Amino acid sequence: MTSHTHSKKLKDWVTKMAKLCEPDGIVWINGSEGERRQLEKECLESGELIQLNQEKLPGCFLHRTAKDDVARTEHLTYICTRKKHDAGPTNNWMSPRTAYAKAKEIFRGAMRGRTMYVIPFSMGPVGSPFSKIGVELTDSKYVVLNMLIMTRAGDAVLRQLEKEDHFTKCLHSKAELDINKRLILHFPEDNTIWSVGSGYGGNALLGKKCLSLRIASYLARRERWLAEHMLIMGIEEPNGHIEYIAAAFPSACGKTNLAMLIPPEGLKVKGYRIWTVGDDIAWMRVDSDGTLWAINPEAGFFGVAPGTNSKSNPMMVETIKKDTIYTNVVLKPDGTVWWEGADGPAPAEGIDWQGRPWKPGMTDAQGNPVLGAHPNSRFTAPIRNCPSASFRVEQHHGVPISAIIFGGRREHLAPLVYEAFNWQHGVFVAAAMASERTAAQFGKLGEVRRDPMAMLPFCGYNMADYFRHWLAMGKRMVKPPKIFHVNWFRTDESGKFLWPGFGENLRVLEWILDRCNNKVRAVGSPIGHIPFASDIDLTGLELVPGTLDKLLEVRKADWMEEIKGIKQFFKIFKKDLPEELWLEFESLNQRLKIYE
Ligand code: OXD
Ligand code: MN
Repeated sequence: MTSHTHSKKLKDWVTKMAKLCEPDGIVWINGSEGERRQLEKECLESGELIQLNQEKLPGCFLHRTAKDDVARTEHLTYICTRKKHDAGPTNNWMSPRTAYAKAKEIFRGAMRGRTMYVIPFSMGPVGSPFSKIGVELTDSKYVVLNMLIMTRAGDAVLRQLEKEDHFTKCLHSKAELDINKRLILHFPEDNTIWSVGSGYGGNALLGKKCLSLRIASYLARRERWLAEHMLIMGIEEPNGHIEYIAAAFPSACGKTNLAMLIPPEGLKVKGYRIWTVGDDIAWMRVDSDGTLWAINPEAGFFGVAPGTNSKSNPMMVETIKKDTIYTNVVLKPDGTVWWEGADGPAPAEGIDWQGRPWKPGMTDAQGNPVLGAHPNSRFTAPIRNCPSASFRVEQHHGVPISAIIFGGRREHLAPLVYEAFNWQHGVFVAAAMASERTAAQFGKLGEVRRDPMAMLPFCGYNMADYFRHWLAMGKRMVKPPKIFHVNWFRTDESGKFLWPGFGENLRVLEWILDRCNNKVRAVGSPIGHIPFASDIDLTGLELVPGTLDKLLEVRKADWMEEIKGIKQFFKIFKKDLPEELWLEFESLNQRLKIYE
């Protein structure tokens, strides 16, 4: 092992963890093509991967997880700080001592009969001042192959690590893939993550949610930057200038689709073009020019398959035609894949996500439809395959952010778009954000849950302090981005979506950029600035007359109800909630009272 690195810190840690987990051997991942092919070969032999039709889907594989290992398990996810208060009321907490002891019981000997892989990885371009290095130890080849797509991993990172001698220690074992012996533990004070008993991406690809959001958010507060659950996209304007925006939505609310949207015909002729920087995570810093700059720390997409098709996301359909790992989708007889909401009809027969023969229209004993793909089935694909990938993805400096957009899935409440009055009000809007639950979270679908900044499951410390940090960040900027809230999901009386969404969302982004550039005025409302309907370019879009007015309506009764929910949520932070947020709450309350 001595030949792999001269970082004593890394060597000592690997040795210690190997002693605990007792793997049969240790393999250091160098990031080469040959190494990847070898791992793929081994996975095909063990059945961890199924090779797909290499003519139609070159370099693509299918993986099936255990039946109860299909989504992030938030109830088994903990922030382990010495003081409980530092994890805050929205996180599960365990003391580091208890957490290490409990997890050790599961990790002990867990890698027997398996190889332990050492994956040095960089979140962000290797060597960028934004980037952070981690090392993941895992006994899952599937995890290694996914990490090779989702992060920059291998020798170049190891050399960088040796320069910095600083990294996040990430230990992962599938162990028995037993939900009763599953723990996803974060030790921000030790810069350490321990995850055991799950092979699901969000639980096991430790560079993603665990490092880039939970640990990074903790580091970001200390180092005065932001680690956020946000897409980053560039909007090339008709004059060729590119403006960048960052947007936060709860899991499975369409961040990926938005990040690579195709302009609708009516706007395409104007000359708009979209550049994708990232679809899930943004790391943002205030630069010496006093504005906010962002990078996407990831190198791939871990996207939700169901609903992905040529209409919802043509760029992604292109992206996942090669070098992609599919998880829990339907296997078709011709060795290609399918999921609910994919292009084309369902295959007459196939193998479902659990490996069982499947036909469309099948029902279970209760008469419920049997889905072919799991609702949270996924694909892992490199950003470089995306036709709209921004040329700035690899730039160490990132991109300047003009607007920050928050959004949720609200059937009735929130209008299509509104603009916060200023940064402080924007932080309030984001802190009060809520959404209806989707399949990416374990739990009841459809239930409304508060999800501040879409970070509820991902904030690695007390959220009251997180809000305070956001308020402070605004003060550090000469020109902070404007803050907006969008809702693509408003429905009419019969439950039908009022807004077509997808590419048409660019019409809303156009208004947002017009506001950033002071090109249009807006209407005041108690909740923020609302567009004049005439300022949203609807060229080429057929909407039933009156629809836009319905989409932009602010209904007093609904908001009076909403503020009760906000108050209840804010109260859980007790005295810790920043005073500014209560002030904003009270102002909203007053504005609503006098609103007709
Ligand atoms: C994701 C999630 O996978 O938010 O991005 O669950
Ligand atoms: Mn996400």
